[in-house]
Amino acid sequence: MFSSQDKFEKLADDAYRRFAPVAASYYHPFKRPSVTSGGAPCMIFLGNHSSGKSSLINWVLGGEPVQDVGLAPTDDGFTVILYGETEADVCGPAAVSRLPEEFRELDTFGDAFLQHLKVKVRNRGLLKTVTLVDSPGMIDSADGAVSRTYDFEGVVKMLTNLCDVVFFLLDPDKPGTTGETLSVFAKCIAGIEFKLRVLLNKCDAFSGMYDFARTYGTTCWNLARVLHTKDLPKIWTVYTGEERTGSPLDLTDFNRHRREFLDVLRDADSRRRDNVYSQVVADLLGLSIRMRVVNHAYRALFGFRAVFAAFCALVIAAAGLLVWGVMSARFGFGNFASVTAAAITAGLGLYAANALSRIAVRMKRESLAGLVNDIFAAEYSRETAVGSHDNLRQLWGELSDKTAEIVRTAPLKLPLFGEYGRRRLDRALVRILDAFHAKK
Ligand SMILES: Nc1nc2c(ncn2[C@@H]2O[C@H](COP(=O)(O)OP(=O)(O)OP(=O)(O)O)[C@@H](O)[C@H]2O)c(=O)[nH]1
Ligand SMILES: [Mg+2]
Repeated sequence: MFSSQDKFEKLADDAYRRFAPVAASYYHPFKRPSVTSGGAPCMIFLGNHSSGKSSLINWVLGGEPVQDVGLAPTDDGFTVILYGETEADVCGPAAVSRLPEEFRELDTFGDAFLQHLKVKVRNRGLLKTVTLVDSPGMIDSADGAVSRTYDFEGVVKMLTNLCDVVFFLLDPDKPGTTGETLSVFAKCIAGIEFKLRVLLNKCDAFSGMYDFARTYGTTCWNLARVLHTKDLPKIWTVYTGEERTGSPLDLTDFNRHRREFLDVLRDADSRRRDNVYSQVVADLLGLSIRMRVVNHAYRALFGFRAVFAAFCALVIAAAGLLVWGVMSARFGFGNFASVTAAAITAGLGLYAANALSRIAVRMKRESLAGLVNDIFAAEYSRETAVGSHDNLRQLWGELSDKTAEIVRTAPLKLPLFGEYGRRRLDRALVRILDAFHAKK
């Protein structure tokens, strides 16, 4: 049967396709360019090398280990582990074709990245409800100039956008101190903190309470420097494998955190629903806000150009008439000579008006770019008058700089067509949100 969740995802996917050209013309790249209707939720494991990402994945999947584990850096690429009755491993460019459609954009990272992509199809119960992504551990190379052969941060950014939960693993030896980890935290995790789950792994390895307290403190210290949230995220203290007894530390609370971690994995469906919802809102409502502000600025600009053109036409006509009148009446030139002189005057006037108009429009665009916040406030005065509408303001906060840049420099387009497109987009968004709330 066609569930409301499927309907919501199908409508969202249709809207992504329909409005992609409009989004491109307003320089608003979608964070999630498509939604695979009815697709499986997806969770990614990031973290330091040897923090236990692959071991944790093997543990939650059960049975034969799917991923290699080891003390030295083991994984040098990304592995997507998904459900299929016939088990298979696919590497390189062919791997992308095995992924759900929303992952196809990974193609854009080129061959160097695709050589580091692997898809493992496994017949395991858990994978029916969630797809897991293992990642290469983050390392500081001895030579700081040596980097990966592909855009690692770009790939992580795209995957964290697509995945519904991002597990970030830290281990007691290196609690978030490698440069690459800090850089990924700062650049890629910003804006998606809501799906971040920080796991302090290998908690069975602490030699005592002091050891644990010191590591926990260092972890918080490092996280605070890179996460731009008011509150520290919850840190789950976990370990891999069977429940241990006889450890120098009482593991009761760690066992509780492990159960909560497993609950997050089992509750993957609702994580996906919330994630797709927030991305659809950010993408489509964000586009609508940008269109409304840009169209408003363009309307003002076209009005200004019309008034300027009318003024110039009047001045040119008056100058032409004056030259014709003076030449024929005052100096007694013949009609042909007077008309020619008037035409030359008008031509020169047109040339000057054109040059002046370019300067005036540039200055007007500059001043409108400085007013985008006022335009937003005017356009959304009704919405923001009722309730706090933090969501609108937060979205605008992310969009305002780029929007000002578009008003200042982008090629002009007719605001009339833009407004027509925005109304279609708003109607599509209402239908999508109705389908989402019908599910609840
Ligand atoms: N004591 C303890 N050791 C663990 C735990 N989880 C993993 N390990 C060990 O940590 C080492 C690294 O584990 P991996 O799973 O390969 O770590 P990884 O994060 O996948 O490493 P890379 O793929 O290199 O980034 C292995 O020797 C594991 O046996 C744990 O919960 N407790
Ligand atoms: Mg690994």
